[in-house]
Amino acid sequence: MKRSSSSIRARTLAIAPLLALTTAASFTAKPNVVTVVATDFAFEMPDSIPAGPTRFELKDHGKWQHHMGVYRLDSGRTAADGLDALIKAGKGVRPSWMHSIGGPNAAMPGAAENATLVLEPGSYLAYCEIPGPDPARHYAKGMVKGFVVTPRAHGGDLPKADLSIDLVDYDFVLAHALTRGHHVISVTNSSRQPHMLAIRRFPIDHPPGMAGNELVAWAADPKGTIGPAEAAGGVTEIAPGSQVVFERDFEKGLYLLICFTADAADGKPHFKHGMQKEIIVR
Ligand SMILES: [Cu+2]
Repeated sequence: MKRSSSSIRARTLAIAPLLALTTAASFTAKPNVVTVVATDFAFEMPDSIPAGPTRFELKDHGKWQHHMGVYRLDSGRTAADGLDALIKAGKGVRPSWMHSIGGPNAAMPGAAENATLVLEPGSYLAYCEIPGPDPARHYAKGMVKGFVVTPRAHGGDLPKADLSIDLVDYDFVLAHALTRGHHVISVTNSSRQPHMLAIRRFPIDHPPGMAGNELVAWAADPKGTIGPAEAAGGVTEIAPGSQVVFERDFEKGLYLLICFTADAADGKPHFKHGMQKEIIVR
């Protein structure tokens, strides 16, 4: 990951003087933007995306919360193989040929969330594993999409973050407190197994210590409801060593940070190992 992002940067630097001569005004270090429209229950997005720094902009046009998990598949594996494996594994550990690269975590209906990361060439599978309302996961209803990342790299850099969050076994380590307002947040997986950062916003006067249990109970049996809290983005599952940046506005509230990934050793979801955290934003 590091090697190829630096080679992308080297290439960008090499062509920068030429671009400066001809298109000085239009040259920026912004990543390629890919708009993904989530509906009930499908993704509308390009079949092919150039490699390099990419911002996925997930717009929820459905009636339910949606997110966008992304796997890079080893060569020879198809999107259909990926869907098969997801259905077989259920909540358990996925095969080692599926590499979690992250994407925007859950958006509310009518809202949008984002994630910026460096895409390597290869075959990919986007999926939504939010449950319900019945409670089958959305990928089982067709909310999966295969796409290809082509070798011609797009330039640009990951956005500069004002807050970093480390995913470790089994905690979310914030460099400093999350405050009200707009933030660009860099999420890095510093552990030896995949993790995610799912964020939900509860009212600020919500009884402390309850949010995790309420969200987990809902996920097991949504009873046709959209959930006990507002979806507030984050990053879907990422592999060890990966970095993904997302940005959003944080209003006041009680925020739950939680990881649903199945543990590499015992298969239990990480929130059962304590990977859940409440944060108050005033
Ligand atoms: Cu985890």
